[in-house]
Order: sequence, then C-alpha cells, then structure tokens
Amino acid sequence: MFEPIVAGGKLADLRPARWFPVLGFTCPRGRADVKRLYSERRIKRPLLRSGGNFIEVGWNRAIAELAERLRSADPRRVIHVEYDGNQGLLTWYYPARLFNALGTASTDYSICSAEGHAALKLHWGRSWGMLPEELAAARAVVFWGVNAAISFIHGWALAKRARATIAAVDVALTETLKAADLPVVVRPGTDVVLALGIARELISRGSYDRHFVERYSYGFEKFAEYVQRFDPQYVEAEAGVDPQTLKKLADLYESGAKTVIGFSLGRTLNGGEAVRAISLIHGLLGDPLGFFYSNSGAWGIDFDYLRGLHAGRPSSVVPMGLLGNAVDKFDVMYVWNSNPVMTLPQGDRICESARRGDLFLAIHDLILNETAECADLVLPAPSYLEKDDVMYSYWHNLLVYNRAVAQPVGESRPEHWVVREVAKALGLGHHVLMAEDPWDAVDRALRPAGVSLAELRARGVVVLRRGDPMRFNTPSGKLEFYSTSAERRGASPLPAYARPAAGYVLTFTSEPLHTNTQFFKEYGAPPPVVYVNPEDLKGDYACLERDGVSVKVRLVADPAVPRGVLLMRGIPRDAEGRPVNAVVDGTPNPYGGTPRINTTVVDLRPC
Ligand SMILES: Nc1nc2c(c(=O)[nH]1)N[C@H]1C(S)=C(S)[C@@H](COP(=O)(O)OP(=O)(O)OC[C@H]3O[C@@H](n4cnc5c(=O)[nH]c(N)nc54)[C@H](O)[C@@H]3O)O[C@H]1N2
Ligand SMILES: Nc1nc2c(c(=O)[nH]1)N[C@H]1C(S)=C(S)[C@@H](COP(=O)(O)OP(=O)(O)OC[C@H]3O[C@@H](n4cnc5c(=O)[nH]c(N)nc54)[C@H](O)[C@@H]3O)O[C@H]1N2
Ligand SMILES: [Mo]
Repeated sequence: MFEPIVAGGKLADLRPARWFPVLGFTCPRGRADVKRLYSERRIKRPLLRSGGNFIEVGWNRAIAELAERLRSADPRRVIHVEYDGNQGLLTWYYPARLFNALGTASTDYSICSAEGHAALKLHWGRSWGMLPEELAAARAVVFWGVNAAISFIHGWALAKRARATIAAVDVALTETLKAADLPVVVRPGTDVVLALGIARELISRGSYDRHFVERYSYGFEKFAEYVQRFDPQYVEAEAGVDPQTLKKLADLYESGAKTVIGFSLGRTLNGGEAVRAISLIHGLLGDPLGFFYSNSGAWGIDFDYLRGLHAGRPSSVVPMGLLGNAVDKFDVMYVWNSNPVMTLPQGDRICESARRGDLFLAIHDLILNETAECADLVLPAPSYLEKDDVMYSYWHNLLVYNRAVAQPVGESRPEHWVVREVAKALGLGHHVLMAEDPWDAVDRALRPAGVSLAELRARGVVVLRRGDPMRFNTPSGKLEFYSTSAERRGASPLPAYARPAAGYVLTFTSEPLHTNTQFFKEYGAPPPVVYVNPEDLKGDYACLERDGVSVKVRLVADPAVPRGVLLMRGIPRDAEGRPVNAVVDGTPNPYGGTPRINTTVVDLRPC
C-alpha cells in the first residue's frame, strides 16, 4: 500500500504507507507504475487496424466493431484471454461475465499457480498457509523453487530482518542461494525426491508430531512405508544433493523451519508432486501453517460469482500452455490484463494468426504491448492509479479499497465499462450477468469473506480471516498423507517421481526491474541471454531447438549455473526478435494444468 505524492497536479511518486504492515519500501516495479502512468507507450484512444496501420477511432466505433465481430462469430470460436496484470476484482475478474454470457471459450488460468493449488488440495483440502507476520517470526526459512531475493523481496526482507537461518533450493546458484546460509542445488524436476528424502529422515529420527499425526491425519503408515525408498543415496543419485546437505535440511526442519514454496515449482516436471511432498513435511511437523504457497483461496472471495459462472459457462476450456498451438480453433480473441504473445508458450502464433488475417485480435491494456502491436483493435485502459477497485493479496490478509489517485490518461475506460457497452450493443444488456451493477457484483463476491463493500469503502482496509487450520476439507476430514481424492481420480495417492529426460533444460528466473513483460520501456527490455556453465559454452550465440522451433540466444558463461541448465532472466525476445516462449514446453502438468515452462528440454547447437 502506498500514499501518493502529487506535484504540479500530477502524480510524482508513491511512498509506502507507513501503517501498512508488509514492510515500508516500494520496489522498483512499484515506482515504475508512476513512470508508466504518463509514458508515450500509453494508449490514449481506441486504435483500429486499417490497411496495416492503426487509426484512432472513437469509443462508439470501437465498441460497434468489437460487437459486430462477436455477433458474427460462432461463440465456440471466440476466446477471452486474461491474467493478472492488475489483481483488482473489477479489472481482472468481472469482464469474463460478457464471455460467459455468450458461451465463448475460456482459458484455464493455469499459467502461474494453478498446479500447486490443485496439488495441495489433494492432501489438505485447501492451499493456503502462513501469513507475513508468521514468516517474520520464523527462526528458519526454506525458500524452495523461488528466487525470493528478486521476486519476493518483501518476504525475503522479513526473513532477513528476523535473522532467520535461510536455506534455499534451486537449480542454479541464484541471488537467493548466494545469500542463503544453506544453498541447495537440485537437478531440474527432482525436488520431490529431495522432499521425500527429508520426510524419510524426519520419520526415521522419530522427529515428527505423533499427536498431530494420530489425531489429524490419514494414511501416515502408507506414507512412512513409501518414503523408505528415498534414502540418502537415492536422493543423491537422482537429485544431486549429497547426504550431508540432506541432513542439514532435515535438521533445519526438525528445528521448525517454515517453507516458502515457489510458484515456479508448478511450472516444472514433477512440480505438483514436489509441492505435495514439501507440504507434507509440515504435516509431519504438525505445523499446517508452516508453508506458504498462495493464500488467494483463504479469504473466501467468490471469484466464480464475479466471473458469472453461476449464470453462464464457457463452451470449452483451453489450457494456457496449449493456446498458442490451438489458435487456429479461434476466429476472435479478446485479451485484457495480459500479454499472451510474449508470456504464453507458442504465444507468437497468436500474433502470426492475427497478422495473416485468420484471427480478429482485440486487446484492452494500458500500453501498446507486444500483443497490442499485432492486434486489430486496441482499447485504452486506466491503470490502478486511475480507477477505483478492490484488491486482495496472494499473501497478506488485508483487503484494500483502491482509490484512484490520478486522472485517467486520455480516453481510457475501465474494463467493466467496456464489456457492458459491448453487451448493450449485442442486445445482452438485460442478461442477468450484465445487468447487475459491477459494484453490486463485488459486494456479493465479498460476502463469503465476511465483508461488505460499504464497510470496505468506509474503512479503506479490512482484515480478512483464514479458516481453522485444523479443519481439512478432504474426504476423510483429515490431512491426507495418502490422498484418497487423488486415488479416486486415478492419480498417485502419494507424491510420485518420474525421472526427467536427459538433455539441456531451459529454465527461467525473475529479474528485479520487470514484472513478467512489464516495464520494458521504463527500464529497457531484458537481453536475449542464456546463462550457462562455462563448460557448456558453445560460442557467443546458440540456437535452442525443440519440436522444430528454434530461438537464437546469446550465451554467457556463469559458474553459478550447473552443467545442463540453461538459465534465462525474465521473459525476453530472442536475438532476432522472436518471443523466447516460442520454444518453451507448454505441456500441462497433471493437477492444475500449469505448463512445464521451467523444464523445457531443448537441443543446444551453435548458430
Ligand atoms: N522482480 C519480479 N518479481 C516477480 C515477478 C517478476 O517478473 N519480477 N513475477 C511475479 C510472478 S507473476 C510470479 S508467479 C512470481 C514468480 O515466483 P517463482 O515462480 O517462484 O519464480 P522465481 O522467483 O522467478 O524463481 C523461480 C526459480 O525456480 C528455479 N527453478 C527452475 N526449475 C526448478 C526446479 O526444478 N526446482 C527448483 N527447486 N527450482 C527450479 C529457477 O532457477 C528460478 O530461480 O514472482 C512474482 N514476482
Ligand atoms: N518463459 C516464461 N514464460 C512465463 C513465465 C516464466 O517464468 N517464463 N512466467 C509465467 C507467469 S508466472 C505469469 S503470471 C505470466 C504472466 O503473463 P501476463 O499476465 O501476460 O504478464 P505481464 O507481462 O505482466 O502482462 C500484464 C499486462 O497487463 C497490463 N495491465 C496492467 N494493469 C492493467 C490494468 O489495470 N488493466 C488492463 N486492462 N491491463 C493492465 C500490462 O500493461 C501488461 O501488458 O507469464 C508466464 N510466462
Ligand atoms: Mo505468475
């Protein structure tokens, strides 16, 4: 949360709100929001492609054009694509109502965190855990599959400030591992083996909470028997972690360490299995709030209601990792709050399809991003600084009424306004989903969280509550070490391990100045660089190839990267301007469908 600093009638800076409990500093990306506010890349008026160029048009023409495209298309050949550029309830969620009223296709929202949420629910019946204040009180923290010093800097700062002993698990010596007390490098896709090895060690030491296990859990014996095969020799052989390091990690957990589980794990091979296994360590410790993955499901906010799933349904759901390759199935794509051409596997194909004239691509965004550059219709949106909305967090329990602190730039209009205008033009203005005032929809969606919009508006911030950590919404009503719901679905009831294929593994880590593909203008775009072990260096440039697609990158030798790992920072274009995601693996993982971006096995050859 921030307080605006206004100079000469314009927003000049954001100062962290002193009363806000999650540390008082604004990250460089927060500051860039102010720079971006008046950037030349801002879209000021609707733009329509005409003869290869954009022409500025009024909103009436833009709405009519979009409505006409939607009216004449088969709704099953229309898809909406949105993600989390802004986490506001009105910005992100509400606009899907138009498309659910029409019965178009949708994505599965799997790109970021879905795999871990689904994996955790198999055992816990929920996916939420630790709060910031609990992390701040921890004496030991394991950052697992997260480059926290870069991507989770407030959590990192809390742990550092608390002088917690820090362990970190990654496939390369990232900034986080370099600053950790216990850096642990694993082979890509093998975290599940390490986590089960730790569980085995704790069980064989007798260092688990017998009371908790007896009273609150199901299937412990089967789990204890299963983990026997994950002995220190096996862990070393598969994950590359030596017995000494394994022991130190087990010591840390024995002392009550907490874990921050990175979303990144869900984007790896065996990633859901790793998340399951890591969380179960905290089951052994009798500490159901001992891990943090994402608390978005903790508050009870009814996102489905906002999206209108009570009165409308998508005709089909496409996994985000497969959308690029499935683009031929669609005639119209409407995008907001997201930059899929750059951020989705094979997202470049969306651009190609639009350029060929096979796809009518419309986007509602603040700036002319890479998807907008390929689009047929571009609509200007106000940023969170220019509009009111309601914001929740993936982490802390404060619900915030976000009040505009700047005038909307140009003719930018909020997302809910646009979809309601389109609904009217389509004769859907009276549809139950479109007739409800968007703020009334927000109010309804907040009720299960025990908050009314009026109260939130009056108070600005409301503290939300998690459920009882000792109640588990599983078939047995207990924490299931042995997941009966997985068994029922034909999945492995215990976290399973499949040995990764041999080859070079392309993987990604965040960088400090960008949020995914945002702020390229403000801070410069990330270079097309892959960091490799000096022994893997094959000239200045190399091609990464997979499934007949290749991208050209610059190689930089870095001893912090183990052999076989290809580490990219950020989500850049390649050396020839192609989105690097053209080559990544979009195969959905089994539980939440998140693509295996971070275990992309490629051929590396000179070019
Ligand atoms: N500065 C900054 N902060 C961000 C973002 C940003 O773009 N920039 N993005 C935000 C978003 S959308 C998200 S989802 C989160 C991202 O948070 P995470 O998804 O946790 O991703 P990162 O912190 O980038 O780090 C992921 C790490 O996982 C490692 N890794 C890859 N494969 C494996 C594996 O098999 N095992 C293990 N143990 N590690 C592996 C990579 O080397 C990398 O260092 O960060 C958020 N915060
Ligand atoms: N190779 C590779 N690919 C990845 C990842 C990776 O680590 N490696 N990470 C994945 C992850 S975790 C994620 S979450 C996705 C992110 O994928 P995207 O959601 O596509 O990511 P961003 O680049 O953050 O794009 C957000 C867009 O929202 C816009 N925006 C911001 N505020 C608003 C607003 O108020 N209204 C509207 N209408 N638009 C707004 C911004 O201008 C920007 O264009 O990328 C995924 N792709
Ligand atoms: Mo994400």
